Amino acid sequence: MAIKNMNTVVRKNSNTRALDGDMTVDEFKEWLKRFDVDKDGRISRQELQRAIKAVRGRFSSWKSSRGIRAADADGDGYVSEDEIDNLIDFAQRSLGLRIVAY
Ligand SMILES: [Ca+2]
Ligand SMILES: [Ca+2]
Repeated sequence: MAIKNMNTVVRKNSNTRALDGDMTVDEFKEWLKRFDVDKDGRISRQELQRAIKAVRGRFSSWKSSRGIRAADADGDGYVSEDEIDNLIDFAQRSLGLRIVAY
């Protein structure tokens, strides 16, 4: 009776682990930048979508289009470096993601 279900251990990848518990603004930015696959310094809707998929479960209610809309202050369809702060705001308000100031 001692050892049961030992092979049902869920394997976590590093992306989900980074979002366990609180994270700092810098950590959030670091995490998000990993999904900037074309390295143009902006997060497109597709890139945000991939980021959200990587942490599925936790952010399953997060629609990337909503995130872009909430963050994209100048309306060009991308979340640029200085707009990431808006995205962080959005994530905290509508997802309950806790991001600490530093
Ligand atoms: Ca990009
Ligand atoms: Ca923008």
